Amino acid sequence: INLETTVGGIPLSTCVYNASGPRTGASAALAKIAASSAGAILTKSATVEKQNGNPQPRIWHSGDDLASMNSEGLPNSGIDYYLSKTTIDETMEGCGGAAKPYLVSISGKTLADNLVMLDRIAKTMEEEKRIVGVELNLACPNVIGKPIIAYDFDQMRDILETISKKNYGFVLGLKLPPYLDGKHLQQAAAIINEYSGMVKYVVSINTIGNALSVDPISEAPYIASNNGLAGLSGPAAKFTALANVRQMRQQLDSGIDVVGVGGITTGRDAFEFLLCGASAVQVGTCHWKEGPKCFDRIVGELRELLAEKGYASARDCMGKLRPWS
Ligand code: RRO
Repeated sequence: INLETTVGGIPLSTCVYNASGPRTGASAALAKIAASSAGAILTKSATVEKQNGNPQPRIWHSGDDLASMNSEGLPNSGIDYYLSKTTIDETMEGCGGAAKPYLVSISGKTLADNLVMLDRIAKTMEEEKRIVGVELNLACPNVIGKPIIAYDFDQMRDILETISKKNYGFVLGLKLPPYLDGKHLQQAAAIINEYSGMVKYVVSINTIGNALSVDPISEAPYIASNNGLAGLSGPAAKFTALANVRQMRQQLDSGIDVVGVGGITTGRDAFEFLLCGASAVQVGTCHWKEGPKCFDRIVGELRELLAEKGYASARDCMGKLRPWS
């Protein structure tokens, strides 16, 4: 069973790779993704400078494995670390030195910061061919005092307009938040379609922001940062993610790919996203909890399920969700 795909024109050997965030902050962790069946390697969202993130504890997993929460606050090693030859060399040691598609995620605190990072990426990519694309995160829910950019449509259009004037040549993807109202999703898709010459793919969804978990023993939030408010992920997020992927696929121009992420734990979950129109899927919370062996397992389960259902390739089922009957 062929699991190859393309995302924004980038060829991937399998349609499963990691989400930005868990186990993506340092080259040792990225090398383990490279060593697995993951079709690409995506870094932790970077800021211009290295930063430590929010106070601990800032993550929580529910006892039933259905939900996780984080208020990490963008801990990362700074953009130059993720662009450095040493970091990329160390990452590719995981796949025996062979290059696997390496994607850089950025999440600037301001438009100016994003432009600084995009300029550095463009310059680095002139020499460093292993970096194949950029995921611009417009959806971090945990920057204290800042709204989610992609919920502010004026700000979102402003960012895309400003970036479009720079005429970068690289493959650009947008990490989007979950839209909980179809009308909002429609508005976001319409703005992205205005930039279909520049935006080659979207990634839906980031965590569901503004969630709260409460400890009945201490009678306090489980998470210390941001008054306990955090982004919700894991299997509980899957249904919102599927709806976002499905509607993005229906509303975005056909030249813009959709990458699905949210609660994927099994090959069956991945299959559901492919049916809804995802060209590839990312695994976040499950990678966090299970470690990088999740990629081999999910890829194996997806292969088995596709074979059982008579599909010769992942491509054959993409977007083939049937109407209720
Ligand atoms: O670092 C984080 O707190 C974080 C980010 Br940047 C994000 O995009 N999504 C998330 O759930 N956490």
